[in-house]
Amino acid sequence: DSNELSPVLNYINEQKTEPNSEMTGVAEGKNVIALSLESTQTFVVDHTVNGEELTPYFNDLKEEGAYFSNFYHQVKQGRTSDSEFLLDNSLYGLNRGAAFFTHSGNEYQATPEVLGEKGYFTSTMHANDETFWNRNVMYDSLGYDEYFSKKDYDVTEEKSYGWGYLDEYFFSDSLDKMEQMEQPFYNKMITLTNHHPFTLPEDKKLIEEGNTSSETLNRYFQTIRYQDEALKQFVEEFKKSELYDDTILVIYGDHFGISENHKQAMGEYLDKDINDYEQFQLQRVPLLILGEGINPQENDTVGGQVDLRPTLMNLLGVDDKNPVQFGQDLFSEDRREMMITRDGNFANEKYVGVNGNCYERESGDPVEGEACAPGFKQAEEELALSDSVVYGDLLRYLDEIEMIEEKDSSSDKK
Ligand code: GP9
Repeated sequence: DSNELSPVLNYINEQKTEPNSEMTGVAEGKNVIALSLESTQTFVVDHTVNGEELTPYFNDLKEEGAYFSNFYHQVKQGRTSDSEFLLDNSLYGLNRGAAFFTHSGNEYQATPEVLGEKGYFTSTMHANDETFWNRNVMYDSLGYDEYFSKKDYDVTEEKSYGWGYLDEYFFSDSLDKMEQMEQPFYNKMITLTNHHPFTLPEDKKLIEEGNTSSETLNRYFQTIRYQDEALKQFVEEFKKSELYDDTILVIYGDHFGISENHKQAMGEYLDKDINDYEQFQLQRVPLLILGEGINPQENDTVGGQVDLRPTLMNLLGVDDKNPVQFGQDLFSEDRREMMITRDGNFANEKYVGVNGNCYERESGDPVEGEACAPGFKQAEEELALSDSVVYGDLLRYLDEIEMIEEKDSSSDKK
């Protein structure tokens, strides 16, 4: 019954911090585009290969908004779907398998549902088969009004490669769709081209391959560069459209593209030894929030995808009644600086704890003793609580709790 939620709610209440009140409602009533960039890691930002920038457009664009440089993905086996789960629920994905498959029958009170109640039209755009990651089923549970999948795009052989519809066409078709859309809308867009094995048609390669010992990494540089060009075309068109003034754009990387298996090549590229600490830091993904009222800044708070929902809801000024969220507003001055990975590792303001070892977060110097013990303990506790919600389908009790609270507050008034 609803008592099962008590440990979760107690924990969350203990952690609670106030969102940044200056940012509350700066984007009230605006459209939201949450743009998920496939396999995009922070290490590509402001980096070059053979003297060529990997993300020239994003490097400039990030100066126009709030750019988060210590933002991490928190996904596990559910990859992109886990990042969507984190974004829309502010809950962790599972340690095994993908919640999108195993727990699509749960009750949720996800972002689309909450925004839907505020009059938003909610959708996802992704030019893959609608059943991939069980999205067609899960999106209904999350409360999306519509899913624009492969069948809704003009997917022809000439415009496809590798995993499917090339990003440049996905972006231009998607912008057309958004221009027709009922407003305000919340629309998640998910790119596809920068996906393992990172291949491209010859005429789409804008830079030379890399020259590390990993062919995968060498090609990744090219697909990242391609994605950046597609992003440029999209954002430039978007800026010219009528949508621009009424929309905030949240761009983030969904997860790593280069796995641990390519450590050596990563080390050659970055010119350092990739130990556990460096491998952990490579799990940072870019996050950029752009829109009127959001001052350009580089924000180095330690955060992760679990923080996206509360951050967004604060910008929109939406009173999100769902108390079961593990994230916190990324703009908040007194937020807890803590990011927990699905493996039970963590980063906080001072330390990074990985595989039982402890490092200074900024220098990577090993730390002896128990400095990381509280962090590991908290990571374990928080993941277990999140799991209890998902495995126990505990959000189905939220309505009950809201009713109890309403009764309490009305009897207070008497
Ligand atoms: C597939 C796309 C990629 O539709 O979202 O999924 P991934 O393999 O990155 O999880």
